[in-house]
Amino acid sequence: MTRKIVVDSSADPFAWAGAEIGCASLKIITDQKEYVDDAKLDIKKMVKELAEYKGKSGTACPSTEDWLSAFGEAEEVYCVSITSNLSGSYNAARLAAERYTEEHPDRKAMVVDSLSAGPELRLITRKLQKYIGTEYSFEEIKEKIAAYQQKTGLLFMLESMRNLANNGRVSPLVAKMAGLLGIRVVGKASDEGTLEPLEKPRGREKALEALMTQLKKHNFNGKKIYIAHCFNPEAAADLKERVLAAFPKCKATVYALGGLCSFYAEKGGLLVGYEKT
Ligand code: X90
Repeated sequence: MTRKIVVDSSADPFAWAGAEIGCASLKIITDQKEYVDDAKLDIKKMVKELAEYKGKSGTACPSTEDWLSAFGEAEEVYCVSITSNLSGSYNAARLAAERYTEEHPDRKAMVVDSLSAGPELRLITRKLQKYIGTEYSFEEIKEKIAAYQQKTGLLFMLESMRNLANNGRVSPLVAKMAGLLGIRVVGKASDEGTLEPLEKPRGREKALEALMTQLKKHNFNGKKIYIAHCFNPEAAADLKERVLAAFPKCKATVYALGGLCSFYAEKGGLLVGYEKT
């Protein structure tokens, strides 16, 4: 039996996954250009061009066809999408799964709504990879991954929320703080899959402290954490050191965000996916 995992590009798969994981790409769009968030995207160039661009920029989720073509011919397909509360990707994936099983009644497809973005999707996907290599049935995996999702969380530290606000993904009021006189917004993915600001620390040092405080407050299990950054390897490495100092047994991995997450997290931003007790 063939089993395949398919994520959308908000999971940043090109930073960490191999070709065995399928990907439905989101797009970053301006009046002049379209950036497809795939393995070929030059993220550095995109971030630089967008910083200089004066016009409007936005994003678009993958279509149902995009998801379907990433399914290939697998007998069982396991999808993981960005939060359904901020993107149409989950809906497109669900329609794709429906169509797939209608057209091939012997096949199965399911979609996990991550209610999150970036590194939390990586956690979920890594767990799925483990499950599909076992004897667990499709239904068992569905149950197990839903349970695992209750044990993962996402924190973020953003220096600017301009793109989020301009695209209606956070309220302008929330976004107004970020970036003003060195103010960062530290927050979490809410249970509904939206951005929930928690603290507004001033300066990088305070922001990293705030992330550590929030990690502990939100029941980090001290075992597994992914720290993803948008052109801020220093802050990511600094956070990793703090995590290891507090949780010496932790497996902490740092990596660079892909195109979609970089667009919204913006330069300097950190996204932190972690396991909970
Ligand atoms: O469909 C589309 O065009 C994509 C829209 C995506 C909007 C949100 C992306 C967020 C990326 C920013 C900080 C952490 C978010 C927490 C999620 C609940 C990352």
